[in-house]
Amino acid sequence: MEIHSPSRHSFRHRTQGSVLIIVMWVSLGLVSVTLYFAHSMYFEFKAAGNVYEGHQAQQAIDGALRYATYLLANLEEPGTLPEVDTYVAQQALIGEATFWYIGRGQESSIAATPVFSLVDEGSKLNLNLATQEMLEYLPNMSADFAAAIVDWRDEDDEVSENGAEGDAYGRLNPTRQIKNAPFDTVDELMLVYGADPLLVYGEDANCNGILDSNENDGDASPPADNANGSLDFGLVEYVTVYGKVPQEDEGEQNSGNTNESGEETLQVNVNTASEAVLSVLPGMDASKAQQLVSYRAAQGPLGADTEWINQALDDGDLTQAQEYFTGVSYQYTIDVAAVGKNGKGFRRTQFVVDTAGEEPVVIYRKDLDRQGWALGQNLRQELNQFMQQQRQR
Ligand SMILES: [Ca+2]
Ligand SMILES: [Ca+2]
Ligand SMILES: [Ca+2]
Ligand SMILES: [Ca+2]
Repeated sequence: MEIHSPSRHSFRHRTQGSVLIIVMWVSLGLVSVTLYFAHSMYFEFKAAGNVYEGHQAQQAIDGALRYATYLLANLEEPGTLPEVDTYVAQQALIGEATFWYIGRGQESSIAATPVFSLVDEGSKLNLNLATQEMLEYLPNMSADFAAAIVDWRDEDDEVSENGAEGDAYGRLNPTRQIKNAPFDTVDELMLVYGADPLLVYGEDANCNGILDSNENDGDASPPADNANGSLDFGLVEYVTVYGKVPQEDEGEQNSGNTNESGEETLQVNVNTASEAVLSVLPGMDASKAQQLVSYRAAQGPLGADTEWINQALDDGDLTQAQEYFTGVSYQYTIDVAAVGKNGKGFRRTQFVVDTAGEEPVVIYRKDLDRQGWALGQNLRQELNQFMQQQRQR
């Protein structure tokens, strides 16, 4: 006979109740685990999307370099950059990706979108050939730093007035060695005695030639800037280390423009140089530079022609400056930014291409991914809207 013990009965109930609770807990646990994995899968999926579009953008950069190199290898007039309306410089589609060539305008630093073009290195002052005086006239330059630049690149150990040779570098902590040889890159300026990022790179932290919001908010977000509503450029904007020209004699090394005694001489492309750069040349000043730039802007395509400078000035003459002017240059910066299919995976690489030889050659490459978004706030908004539309589909 079966005995129904009240205690056993209630025990069974308790057990069933406990099992139910455990099952509920386990289910709840499983649900949260599922949710957790679903969530992380979602992020993995998103991350994979970003990586995929990053690859697309990288491919686009390679394609953009090939396109630019092709343009430079087939110049109508060697030594002159093609007019920007004769090639695709912005929102260029390549496969599913899109690229832009980030360029420079004429002193127009406040804009929501950068200028898109290739950049002429001949528009800048040659850091290895500029005199101390020319360097001193560059914006925000100090006499000390100009002297330190000259001491850095000259082969002797004689300290220029206000300059710095090996001893000064030996007293640094940590110490470093002076180069006593020409600059190979403009970034090398950061190694010169007395260098600081604001002096060398200025407020343009993402190197796109326009004033982005973080570059005009003081210390609120990097870089430190003076929040004065205009973009204060660093030295890298005005100087170059390139200036080779094609040599007539076979077998001779390209060594730049040379004078009668065979020394290299500094020349600046008067058709592309900024006011700031033209101002520092002997016989020039801010007013003459400004007149040259505004006259030039009204001229239309210039090619290699420099005759126009004879009509450009209201008064004063350019006799002293003439020897520093040229209408041709052979090194160009190709600064490519790209995004993938859905506007994600932003990538950016800067190249310098030398066209002084038989074929264009890439002589410098710098990865600018870490400098972040560089296409300005308008394009940012457009791409965000585009991405939202994609999501809603
Ligand atoms: Ca020296
Ligand atoms: Ca900027
Ligand atoms: Ca800032
Ligand atoms: Ca500023």
